Amino acid sequence: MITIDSQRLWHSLMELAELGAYDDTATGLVGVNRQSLTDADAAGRRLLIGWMRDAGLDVTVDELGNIFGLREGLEPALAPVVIGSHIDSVATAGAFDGCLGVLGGLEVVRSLNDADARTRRPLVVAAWTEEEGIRFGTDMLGSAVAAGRLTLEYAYDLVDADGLRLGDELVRIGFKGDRPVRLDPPYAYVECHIEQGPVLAGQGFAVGVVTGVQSISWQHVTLHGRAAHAGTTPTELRVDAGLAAAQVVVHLREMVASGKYGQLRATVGRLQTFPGVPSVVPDRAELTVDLRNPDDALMAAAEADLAAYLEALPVLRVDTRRMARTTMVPFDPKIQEAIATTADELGIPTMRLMSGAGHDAQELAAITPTAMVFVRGQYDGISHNPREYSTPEDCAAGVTVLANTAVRLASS
Ligand code: HGY
Ligand code: MN
Ligand code: MN
Repeated sequence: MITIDSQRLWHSLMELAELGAYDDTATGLVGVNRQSLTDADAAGRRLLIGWMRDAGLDVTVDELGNIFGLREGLEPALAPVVIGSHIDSVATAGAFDGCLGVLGGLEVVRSLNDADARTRRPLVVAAWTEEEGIRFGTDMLGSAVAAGRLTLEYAYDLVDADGLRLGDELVRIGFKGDRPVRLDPPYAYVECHIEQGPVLAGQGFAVGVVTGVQSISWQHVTLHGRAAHAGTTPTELRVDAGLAAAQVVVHLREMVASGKYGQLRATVGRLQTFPGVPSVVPDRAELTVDLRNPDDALMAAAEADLAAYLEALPVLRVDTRRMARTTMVPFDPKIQEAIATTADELGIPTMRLMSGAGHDAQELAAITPTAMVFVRGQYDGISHNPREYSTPEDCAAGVTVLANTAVRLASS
């Protein structure tokens, strides 16, 4: 049984959270804004690599900036067990989303070093590029390319809101590595992550065994109206793109409330009108639509409903662009069982639950048996908000389960 150093884990989490720290006026807290391939992310990457090297890991960086720290096993030729997550963040993040999984993986290595223990299989700690997808528009990007769902060229050509190209930003921060991006299938992949929702806290569990990830649909929608004078233009002569955008937001909430689409969740995270001045009726509105659904058929029905609604809007033209789309991904029952059995042997009660958020694990599941360990969040599990918080005890419980599950798998 491997014991981890909870203080060392916590200290690493708090130190990494300083990179990209900002004063969040909405909450009065210090948040984290460490978006992928920014200088803050580059600093976080360098800090992580330094820690990996201090822990004796052989560090490689692939063509998309995915970072791997290899700990050799007694039988180096065997396929490794990979444990990881991401250290890029959304613009209003806390200290835990993604980081708990990467630094938890590092803590597993540090603890094995302390115990002078060697696993049969190699262990690899991974940090995936652009998991959040909020800078370049496609989430789980680094892991999706590594696992083969998306191409490297697609990733390189993504641009951010300022027109900066992902491939160029990778070069600029010095993280365009030469390790081929397509990952040889590991023996298994296990990711530890905060739940980012209220289920574990509501049911009284510190740790959860994740059964799968719900489907995700991201679209960018542009509504074209006609610019006109706000004072002289009679209402009946207007083609108001701003009004149409507001109608889309309300319709999405009505779709959710209708119950027709099961546990659909819908979010318009970005909404901009143009030219964006007081006395001109908007001639363009741009918005992002994020749909989530644990049921693929109901997700498809919701997307069809939205498409029909957009078509019928009183505007001149509607343009839609697909940003991201993943189906519901079930996790491997054997890996789930390994996590649950390990937690049981540790005397840590667990429950099974579906993930509401997307994770790199859903991409790795395409090439290797995969599952996740969830850690309870406080304050209804709020996340993508600086109030995101998990106690040192709960983080330690989750990483202890991760460590002993990884050792269990790396010994088989
Ligand atoms: O969007 C998500 O669910 C994750 O935070 N990338
Ligand atoms: Mn995450
Ligand atoms: Mn996230």
